Amino acid sequence: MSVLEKISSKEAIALEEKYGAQNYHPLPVVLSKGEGVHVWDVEGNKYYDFLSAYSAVNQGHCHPKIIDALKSQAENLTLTSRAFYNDMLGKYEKYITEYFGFDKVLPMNTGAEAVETAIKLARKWGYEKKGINANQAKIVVCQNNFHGRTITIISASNDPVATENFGPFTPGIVSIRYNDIYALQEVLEDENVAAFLVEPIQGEAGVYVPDEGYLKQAFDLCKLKNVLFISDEVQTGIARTGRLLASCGNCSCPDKSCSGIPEVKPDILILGKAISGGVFPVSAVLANNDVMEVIRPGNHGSTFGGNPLACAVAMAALDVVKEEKLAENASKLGNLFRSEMEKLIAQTDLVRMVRGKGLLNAIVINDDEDSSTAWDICMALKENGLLAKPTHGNIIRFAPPLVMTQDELLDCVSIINKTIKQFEE
Ligand code: IF1
Repeated sequence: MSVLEKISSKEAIALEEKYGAQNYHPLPVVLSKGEGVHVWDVEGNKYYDFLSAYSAVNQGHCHPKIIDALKSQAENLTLTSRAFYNDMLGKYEKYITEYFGFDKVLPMNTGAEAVETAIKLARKWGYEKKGINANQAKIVVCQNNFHGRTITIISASNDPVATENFGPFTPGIVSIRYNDIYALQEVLEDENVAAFLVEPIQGEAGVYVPDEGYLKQAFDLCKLKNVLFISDEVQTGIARTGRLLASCGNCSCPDKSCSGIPEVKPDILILGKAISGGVFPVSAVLANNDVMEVIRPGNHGSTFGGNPLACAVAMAALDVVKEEKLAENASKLGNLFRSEMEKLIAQTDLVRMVRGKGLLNAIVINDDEDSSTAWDICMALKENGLLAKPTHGNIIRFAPPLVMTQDELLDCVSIINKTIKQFEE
């Protein structure tokens, strides 16, 4: 079979079942084209994408500016490794550090790699700058977090599906309740704590938005105890929550429209996913010199980290965020979406609540966690032309590309309303 040969959805699914590790349970739809807020399956059916590849396609599928950057760089130079310099990395490093207001960047590829990098950086800072005794450094994380799939990262997880039979786990990780400032205060009494790693909004857990002020209080506690504040914005960053970053209102960044929390500027910022508009695996760890200078030649790296193709794609993707005012659009449409969902909640017993920020939202279905209702609703949404998927049990995440127009969003709201009402009948 030639890879260019058209195959049916049924054939595509059969191939994956026969030849692929079954590490996912996808919705039974086989996509073959994406453009803006829409995707098409192999039979030509058109859908609104309400997942955005887990917030990696904030700029919309196959954004022409990003694709052009990919194509033109790909015809010149894709990869040199860091054994040599190239003419793209320095330009990208200047671009992204000024874009987010940090001194330095360590370029990686996936979100998990960036989280691992941040943990290594924090530990090394802990030993060399804070004076923690050798191999005693601790990283504080929050329960129900999601930071990726590597052994060290799942060592911080309390999700049995993500951790069962993958031990032994990495030591030196302490887990506390999310959104519980007293739990953080208590754990920071331990002078071996090097860093606090936190998602500004817990995406996978079900789009849990912490109380107003929690991040600022946590940040202040970390400063008081000489502990690094690490913000994992792999999913919440790049305008997804209605501002450039969910945690950092770093007022030195050029985005003067940013309504962020001016006082919370993470010591280490982790970015991924939409940093490339979903076109290429790109992630980044940003920090100021006092932290990043503990990394010296040979301490860390990766074959593809900071490759010229990634640099070109990421600069184009980040340009789009500003040029098309995606944060402002996400903020406006997010408020509209939640108000429309509140109207739906008033008319049905099937949906308990809606929560989120910007265009990172979720509805909680009024059924048991282990019921198939949320899944069944997503299957019905698919039949009605909208693709979404439950996160945990009875929670459906809704995260469309940030380029969506108000009319398209209202069209999606009517699809959701129609589908929920179909379940009521
Ligand atoms: C899967 C979840 C989302 C992330 C945060 C780091 C990473 C992720 C906050 C790692 C990745 C992805 C991974 C993907 C599903 C998806 C996901 F459901 F797993 F949790 F988005 F919510 N920090 N999230 O959300 O980045 O290595 O994947 O590039 O693994 O199933 P990655």
